[in-house]
Amino acid sequence: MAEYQNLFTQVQVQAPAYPGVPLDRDRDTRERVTTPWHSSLMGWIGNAQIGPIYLGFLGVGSAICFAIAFSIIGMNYLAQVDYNVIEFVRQMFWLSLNPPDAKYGLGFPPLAEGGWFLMTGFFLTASVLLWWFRMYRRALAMGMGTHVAWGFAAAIWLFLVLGLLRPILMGNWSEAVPYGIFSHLEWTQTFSIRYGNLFWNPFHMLSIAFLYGAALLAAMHGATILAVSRFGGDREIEQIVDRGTASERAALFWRWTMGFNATMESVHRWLWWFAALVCITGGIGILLTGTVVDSWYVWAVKHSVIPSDPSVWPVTPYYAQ
Ligand code: 07D
Repeated sequence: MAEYQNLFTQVQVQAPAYPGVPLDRDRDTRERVTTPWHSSLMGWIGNAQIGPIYLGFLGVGSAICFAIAFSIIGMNYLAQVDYNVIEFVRQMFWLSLNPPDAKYGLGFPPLAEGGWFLMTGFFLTASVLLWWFRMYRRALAMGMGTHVAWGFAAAIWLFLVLGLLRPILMGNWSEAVPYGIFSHLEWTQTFSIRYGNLFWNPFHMLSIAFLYGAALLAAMHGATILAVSRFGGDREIEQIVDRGTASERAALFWRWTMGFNATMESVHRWLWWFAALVCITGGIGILLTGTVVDSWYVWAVKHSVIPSDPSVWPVTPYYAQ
């Protein structure tokens, strides 16, 4: 007999398209566009209904700014390969739009020497900020809390630290992260080596702990809900006010296996804070690097995180030589 195994099966119910809750203001309704349609393929990974989408001043503004940033990056890549489309594709991972040379400080360099980079940064930042306001305002229009927007704000904090706030504190745009696939990885690696290994930065440690912790919590929560979906556990919100047996089982399972359980509500608070703290602590760690602390290795020795006594740790790491 076929068993109900939610890891493999997904029941797709296709109902008439739902345009979304009615909103008070006529304007909002006009800005919802496209006649919704259904896709079984999308139904496998999410909701089968596609659309309507909400456009509006902030959304369109954000999309335009992003398109400008994206185009400047793409055109610079193309120029770097003499407008040869084959080379553009072949070298894509190695192409990069780099920040200005250190000699320009916080000034505006010629376009080909970092000016395009600064313009990209301006439009990308405008795009991300406009998108934040869009999220915030759409949540209010829906009568929701603004939790998603504040979670996104945590990511934007790290983004701004890396590309705007730390370069300003260091007095040099050359500190910013380049726009390229391998080049931004190189930047990350060089940054770590230059400041005595980021592993010894306690905020990098915290950021990693929250990153791994968020992944673990999300996996535990996802698995738990799938495991009780045969009892209606996937209707999480209803389970908060009318628990039925799914929540009881999920809670009891964790009490049995580890002696403690989150609640249907608190597990989401745990997840929100773990995810947000990845970027909150990360941003603090990056902001301190090069501004307050020059070598995390030296810092860690000084604060007894790692031994300075060679008999305890005889090998001097290459970055401390
Ligand atoms: C970057 C910010 C938000 C992004 C936004 C999006 C667009 C797209 C696209 C135009 C992700 C804006 C962008 C809209 C534009 C176009 C086409 C979020 C971001 C708003 N580390 N490390 C972290 C680990 C090491 C280093 C965080 C692990 C080495 C540096 C995280 C290891 C070295 C930095 C983390 C490890 C090193 C980090 C990132 C292991 C050298 C950071 C969190 C096991 C490689 C960043 C404090 C995140 C940070 C960061 C994990 C090793 C360097 C926890 C697991 C020792 C320089 N590292 N790391 O969510 O915050 O980023 O550090 O080895 O800056 Mg690290």
